[in-house]
Amino acid sequence: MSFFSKLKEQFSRKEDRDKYLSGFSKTKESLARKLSRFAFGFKGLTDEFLEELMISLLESDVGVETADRILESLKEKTRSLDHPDYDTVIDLLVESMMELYQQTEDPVITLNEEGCTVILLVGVNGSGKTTTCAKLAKKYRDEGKKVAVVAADTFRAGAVDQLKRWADRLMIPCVAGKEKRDPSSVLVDGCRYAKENGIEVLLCDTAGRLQNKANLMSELAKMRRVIQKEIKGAPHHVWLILDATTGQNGMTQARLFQESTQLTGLILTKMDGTARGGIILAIKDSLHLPVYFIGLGEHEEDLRPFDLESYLYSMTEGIVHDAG
Ligand SMILES: Nc1nc2c(ncn2[C@@H]2O[C@H](COP(=O)(O)OP(=O)(O)OP(=O)(O)O)[C@@H](O)[C@H]2O)c(=O)[nH]1
Ligand SMILES: [Mg+2]
Repeated sequence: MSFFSKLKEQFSRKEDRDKYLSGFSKTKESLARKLSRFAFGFKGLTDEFLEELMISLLESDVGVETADRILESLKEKTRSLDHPDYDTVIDLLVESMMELYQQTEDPVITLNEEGCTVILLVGVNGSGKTTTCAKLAKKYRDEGKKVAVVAADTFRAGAVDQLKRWADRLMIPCVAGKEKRDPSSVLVDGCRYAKENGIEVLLCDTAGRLQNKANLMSELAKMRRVIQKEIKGAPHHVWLILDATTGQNGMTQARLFQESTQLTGLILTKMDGTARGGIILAIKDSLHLPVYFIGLGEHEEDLRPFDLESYLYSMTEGIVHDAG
């Protein structure tokens, strides 16, 4: 069974496959449309084929350096083959993409055994931080953990109410500060509340930041400092919430946040929209940041653990005509 067929088989058993596929429609169209015309009368890795492959990877937001690496790996894999056919080449292409993602292992998410696990959610405006905060709260609550959220976005009017509404609906406590209050002091309140009430997972929603480096650095650094003082080892996780539809700009955001604070992982939101997905490969390749979850909608249940097989299948579906 080919590599691609195995992916397809695994994918066919996933319950979210329709949502995954709809989110990748743009990518698929590009990759499939451009490449499948080479299927008949395939002449191997010609310059024309490689150029189209490069263009379609770029159109999927894979980024130049990562696309280059995928192409190099593909060339290497086909070097010893005598006239590989189209399906074989596509199979090796998908394999190359998988190996690229797997070049560094994704650490599993560990919770603080000795007390509360503090998770800080950061990202640019509108990326989905508050919604994801609610989704994560639901996930951990459903797993039987004692969960609370902290509304540390005191910057945007209405932000606190937005998180409070989610918390009410999920029936979990929300620690909130008044508008314009120092977000770090709200975080301190949140940590203290967690300690006093035996909270196991404390999810901290922060204000959307423009990509303004100086501000970002100082405020995030302060947040870290104050949390550290309250709970040992905190923040245990700092996750960047990235809107998957923003394309290559996501790469710039990830780099900037990585420089400003020690990110431990990523959550890609809006993968149900017109995401092109390649950004995941680009970020993993250059920053070695694991993608832990993906957002597939606006509701609290629309969060899924990132699944490499489904992701790769959704990105490449349709390139091979008969992968069965
Ligand atoms: N389709 C879709 N929409 C999403 C997803 N996640 C968030 N949204 C929507 O994106 C918009 C912004 O989400 P928020 O959670 O408010 O984003 P934020 O990062 O907290 O925004 P700021 O606090 O203003 O920086 C809202 O309309 C959400 O419903 C997702 O996975 N899929
Ligand atoms: Mg918000």
